[in-house]
Amino acid sequence: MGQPEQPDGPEGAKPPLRVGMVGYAFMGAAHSQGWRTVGRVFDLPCRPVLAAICGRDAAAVRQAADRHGWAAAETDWRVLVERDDIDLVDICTPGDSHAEIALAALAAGKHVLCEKPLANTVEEASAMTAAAEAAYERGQLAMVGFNYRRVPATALARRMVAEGRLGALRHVRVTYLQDWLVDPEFPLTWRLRKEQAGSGSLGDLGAHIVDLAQYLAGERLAGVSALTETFVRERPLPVGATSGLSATASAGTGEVTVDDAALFTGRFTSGALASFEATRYATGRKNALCIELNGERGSLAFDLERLNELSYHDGTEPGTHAGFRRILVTEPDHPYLDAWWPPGHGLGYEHTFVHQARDLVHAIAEGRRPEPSFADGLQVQRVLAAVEESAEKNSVYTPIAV
Ligand code: SOE
Repeated sequence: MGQPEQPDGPEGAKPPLRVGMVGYAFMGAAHSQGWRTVGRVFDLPCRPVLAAICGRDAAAVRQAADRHGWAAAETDWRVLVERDDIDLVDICTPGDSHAEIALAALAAGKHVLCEKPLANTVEEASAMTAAAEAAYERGQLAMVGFNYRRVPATALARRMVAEGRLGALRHVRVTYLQDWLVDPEFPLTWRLRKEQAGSGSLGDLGAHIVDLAQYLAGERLAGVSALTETFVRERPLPVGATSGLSATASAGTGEVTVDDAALFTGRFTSGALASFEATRYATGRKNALCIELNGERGSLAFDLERLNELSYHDGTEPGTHAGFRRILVTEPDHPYLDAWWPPGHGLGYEHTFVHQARDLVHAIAEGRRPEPSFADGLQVQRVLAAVEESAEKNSVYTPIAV
């Protein structure tokens, strides 16, 4: 295998932060882009190095290493986490392996970045959080990858709420709509099996909007009332499907064991009310995350399909000239933007992973807990568990366990 990426230019003087990634599908590609780019755009206290990527299929992970710029390829994550030339383990696998990989990496003295949701159960998330707290005392840091906090427009919205521009919060309204499951012939992939994914739209999309709503509001949910539904309960087995499905598979099909859609309302600790919708059946919506916050003095609205923009209504303006105005979030004093292009030159989805890497690198260099921490990820897991509990009781209001 090749050597870790050699320093180019003055970067070579900075200490390396050697990253080992587990997983190389969509999130593996997105995180690779983040690690490859971050040191070339931001002035960092150390130099991220793409040291090794890991996957079970030797040929596929070797191809991924070449494509995404990783110096080495591994086929056993247990070997990767023990390598003494790895400082940080980045977990980009399905949720059923997050806990075992994170616990092993923390025990091996590594920093950890773990994709969302943190785990498939509250119990796993609790164990990961306890291990991360113990590792923090040893100087190790752990972050969960809620990347939509790192869109410049959402980071600006957070800044504006914290400055009090909305005043007391009354409503948060958030939807995350996709449509990739509308076709009943879409195969029974891992995201549709509870033992691998933990849940369906709830953990995949709902986790994002629960975290984003709480992050922007600056407060946590106290309780929820929920409905969930699985619209298509049997799907064709993927080509080559083997273990774990035979028990339920009839001729070529298998049971969907997760939710297809989740709708829930919530009450924040301040009394503000929230509504959430996460679905993979919103025909025509591809990756449509929209959030709006209404306060006594104003409102903010964000649409992921127009992610360089933030809509702001200043409720203190005289009615004659009042209205929602569009803030083009590309100014150098907007979050993250001073490192990118001149005003008006927008960013994209992939840049949220560059910003995520930037913030984690700075947290590591400064020895402080990154946000969102594993404890933040655990709290989101508790909200998801309350949603499932409420849905099982026909929307009975269910407090969030503390
Ligand atoms: C689901 O399709 C998905 O890939 C999520 O898993 C990601 O977290 C989200 O950013 C895009 O959609």
